[in-house]
Parts: sequence; structure tokens; C-alpha cells
Amino acid sequence: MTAHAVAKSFGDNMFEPRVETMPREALRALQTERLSNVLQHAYERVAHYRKAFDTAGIKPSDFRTLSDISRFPFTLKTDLRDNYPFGLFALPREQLIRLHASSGTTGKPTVVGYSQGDLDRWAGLMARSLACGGARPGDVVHNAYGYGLFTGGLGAHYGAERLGCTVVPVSGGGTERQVALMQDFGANVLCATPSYALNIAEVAEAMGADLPKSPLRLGMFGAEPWSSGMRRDIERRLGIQAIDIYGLSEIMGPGVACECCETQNGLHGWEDHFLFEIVDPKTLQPLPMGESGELVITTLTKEALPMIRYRTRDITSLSDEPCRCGRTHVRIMRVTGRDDDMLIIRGVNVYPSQVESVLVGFPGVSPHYQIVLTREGALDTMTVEVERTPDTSGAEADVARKAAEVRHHIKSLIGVTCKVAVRAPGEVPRSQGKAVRVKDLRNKND
Ligand code: DLL
Repeated sequence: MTAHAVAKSFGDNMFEPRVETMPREALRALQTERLSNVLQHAYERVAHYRKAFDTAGIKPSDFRTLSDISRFPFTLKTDLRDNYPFGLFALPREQLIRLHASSGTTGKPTVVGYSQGDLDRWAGLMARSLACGGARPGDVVHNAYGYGLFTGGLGAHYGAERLGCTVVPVSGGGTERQVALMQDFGANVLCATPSYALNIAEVAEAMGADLPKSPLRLGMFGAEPWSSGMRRDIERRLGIQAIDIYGLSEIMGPGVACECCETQNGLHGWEDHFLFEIVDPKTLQPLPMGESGELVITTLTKEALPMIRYRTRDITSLSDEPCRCGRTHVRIMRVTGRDDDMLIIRGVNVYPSQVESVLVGFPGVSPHYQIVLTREGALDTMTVEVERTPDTSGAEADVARKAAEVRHHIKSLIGVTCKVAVRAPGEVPRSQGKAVRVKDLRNKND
């Protein structure tokens, strides 16, 4: 696409205004047609799907309307692992032009593959997401997502190029150098995980680099949960608007859904390429619009790795309320945690993001934290490690008082009893990519 064509199609700040504002009825018709094809494609080409559909006693031809999807079986991360490395691919490996993989915490990595068409559509959706967040052709995009098997780096890279931006492919790490490059090149947009963006803000402050006065105006942050308190903190410290962007490798990578800069209230999920459902994580029954549960995604246009009813484990809700930006695509509300991130501490369910909400903006405490789980006798114990800000006293009595204050707030706001360890500035590990929020030492001494 020429620069002229990009600029021309850029009415209403949208990359693809016609699809982005498509009436919902038309979107549903398009989804129905595409879903019918993808079910057929998966059944014919992937032994796993054929077996799963046959076991469930359902055929692609049984699908007539969108609600019929609930009769089809779910796909799980373990299905990818069990078919490692290429068993779920619907195209011969020779026809794939890229592989990505995520390491996960246990066992084999999950491997995902893309055809040329898949990569084209991904770049288009990522360009659409960047534009939705407020990036514009001609912007300098500083891309600090990790390049490599992780989908963040290359996903953001090709999307920004497609939009017509100048990409700086810096990847993660070397934070002081990143700050210098952002200043020297006049970065307008920062792509990074929110925890790494915070690390950049902190290093910039220590270097005396005034990023809020620089041309930087926008951050496209995702790949991990972050609280609205964290958003406000990053926005203030970097002098930007911070946009939430969502995606997962199994479905595509970044750019499955993105907030619009007009409202920053829910992420538009691109329904011309994906079908979004919310199911009750226990009964697995579909839940009505607006109710909270597990997000399940079906790809509508993926050639190499079609995913049918993929259980993301991400907990959220959907909204089809009209959005002020004019986009008609459903909004996925902020993902605050994963089903498998949930900690149960002495019977109380706790998500790390709830702890974060208490800590961000807490006087005298910086927003870097880690949750350490240990076992004392039969009881699980949660210790929240926080860091005092450099302007506070490190005297024992002051530190103990601060710990008691934080403990009290966590108890009264989340309902869980925990220990709090207040560390000196810089002692809590900093993130270079996805932050490790929970250190589980419970089975170490078993
Ligand atoms: O994290 C893709 C990505 C890269 C998204 C860059 C956004 C920006 P995975 O490594 O496969 O892919 O991890 C996917 O990360 O199921 C969520 O649990 C979590 N996640 C991703 N985006 C968000 C977000 C990339 N905006 C897993 N908010 C997903 C909360 C997120 N969690």
C-alpha cells in the first residue's frame, strides 16, 4: 500500500474504517460464513479436530447459525502440547513461513505457525490496533517487545510498518540505551509490556531524561495483566496516553483486541477475524453478554493453525454497547488475571492484580512488587515484597510501620492476611518483558 493510500484510508482515525464500523448484523453474517469454512478446513485437514468432532458427534455441516458453535468441542493448551510440534497444523510444514513458540512453565513449548496469508492478516490487524490506540502513519515507534520466539516483537514490528510508521526494533533490555535512543530518535509511540514501561520510566528519571517533555505521546502496552492504577502511574511518569492491547500466540499474537484512544474503556476485539465467547469456567456453558467468565476464541481466517473454541484461561466479560469511537466490534473488558494465576490463600481467592491495585499510588511505596508463597506447617503463607521509595527512611521502626500499613490495607481491601516485607529501593527485581509476579516456594521443602 502506498503512503498516499494509507493516508487516504485514514478517515476517522481508523485503518480500515469500512470493516471497523460494519453494522453488527453484517458482522454476524460475515462471521457465520467464515466460521462455516474454518470448521470444514479444520475437520478435513487436522486429525485432532476430526477425532474431537467425531467423538462429540458433530459435523461441520451441522453448523448453521452462530449459536451452534456451542455444540463444538473446546481446544486446550494441552492439545497443542500433546500434538507437539506440528500436529495441529492444517497446512504442510513446507507451506508455513514462520514459527513462534511460548515456553510456558511446564513441559514442552507450544508451537504456532503462519502461512503468508496469516502473516499478512496479522500485520493488518496489528496496524488496525495501533491506529485504534492512536498511532499514526509517520510516527516513530520504539518497539521494546522482545524479538524472537515471543510474538510481541515481530507482531508489533510488522503492524507498525504496515501502518506506515518508522519502527525502531530495539527489543527488551539495555534500558539506559533505550532511553537514550527514545530521546535521540524522537520516539512518539512506545510498545512494551507495562512492567517494562515502568522500568523505562524509572531509569529515565534516574538518568535525568525528561521523557514527559519528549515527543513521546502514546504507549501500546500488553502481554500481561496490569491495573488501572498502574496505567495512571505510567501515564503520569512518561507523559503519555497508555493503551491496553491484548493477544495470545495460540490465536495469532498481539492485535487480537485493542482499546481505542477515544474511550480507553474495553478492548475492541476484531470480530471479522475472531469469534469471542464467554463461558463459565466450571460448567463450560456459554454466558450471556456482559457476564464475567473465561474468554474462548475461535479463529475465522487462520490457514496454518485454525483454533476452534480455544480456552484462553483469561477472565473477562464482553460488551456490545455502542462505543463513542464509532467502531462496532465487541469490547473485551480489561483482563485482570488468568484463571490459573488465581492464588488461594487460606481460603481467600487472590489475583496478583488485586495486590497491585493496593500498592500503586500507596504513599512511600514504589509500584514494583513480588508475591512470595511459602508453606508454614500446613498453611500457605503469602509474603508481599514491596519497595520503599528513595525519599523514605530506612530506619527499622519506619520500615516496620510501613509494612504494617500495607498489610492492613491488603487485609481490608482484599480480605487476605499476608506478611509484608519492605525492601530498599531497587531490591525488587525489575522486568525486562513479562513480569514474574509470583514466586512459589511452597514445594521446595516437601
Ligand atoms: O503476550 C501476545 C502479546 C504481545 C499481547 C504483546 C499484547 C502485546 P502470549 O505470550 O501467548 O502472547 O501470552 C498470552 O498473555 O492469554 C493473557 O493471559 C496475557 N495477556 C496478553 N495481553 C494481555 C493484556 C502475548 N492486555 C497471554 N492484559 C494471554 C492482560 C494479557 N493479559
